[in-house]
Amino acid sequence: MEKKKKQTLIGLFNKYDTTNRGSISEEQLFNLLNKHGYEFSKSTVENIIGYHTTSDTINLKTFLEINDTLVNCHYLFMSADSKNRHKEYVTHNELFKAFKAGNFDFSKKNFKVIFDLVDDNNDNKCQFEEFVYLYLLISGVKLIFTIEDQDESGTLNIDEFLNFMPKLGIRIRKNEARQIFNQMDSNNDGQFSLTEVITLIMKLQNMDY
Ligand SMILES: [Ca+2]
Ligand SMILES: [Ca+2]
Ligand SMILES: [Ca+2]
Repeated sequence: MEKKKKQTLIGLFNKYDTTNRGSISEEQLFNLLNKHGYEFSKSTVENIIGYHTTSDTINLKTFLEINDTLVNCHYLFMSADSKNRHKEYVTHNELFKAFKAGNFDFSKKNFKVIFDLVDDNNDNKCQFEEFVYLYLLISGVKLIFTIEDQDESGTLNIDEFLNFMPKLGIRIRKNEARQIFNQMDSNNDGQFSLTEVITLIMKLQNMDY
């Protein structure tokens, strides 16, 4: 990050750190982001914090990481937005193409499941805030996926999958997990790809697991 940009961010953080404790609250971060170009709901801000720290306050290091994430989201969002609508929205097709370009080989049908879940306000467009939700979800899953892929094959076999599910906070019986594994292994190779796993998680969220 440029030195000048970093100085500006530090200045901003200090301004909101009214108690000078070296950390800001969720409320303060919410105010800060919404004063500086974002229109995030409280639950989105909560999601963003939860992705970066287990603490309920945000120190400077976390704040800078949050900024990096948002810059990255913004960049990806703008790249997907082929019609340059800026932060307004991207369409289903634009997002589908962007995922393809990023080597996510979702089928059209599975991608629709994901898109519908992300499209919180049901307008059939993906707004920036909805995009941030999707980004955090996929990044979080990818992180755990990489850790649980113990043989580094780039996929999860059934044993790796059984370890993986509880790490996401999804508690299901072993035989149930086996059943899901067999059903969802769409190309029947006995391995779960990241794309298959993300589709599964989206489907489970839809069912309120
Ligand atoms: Ca929407
Ligand atoms: Ca593996
Ligand atoms: Ca497979």
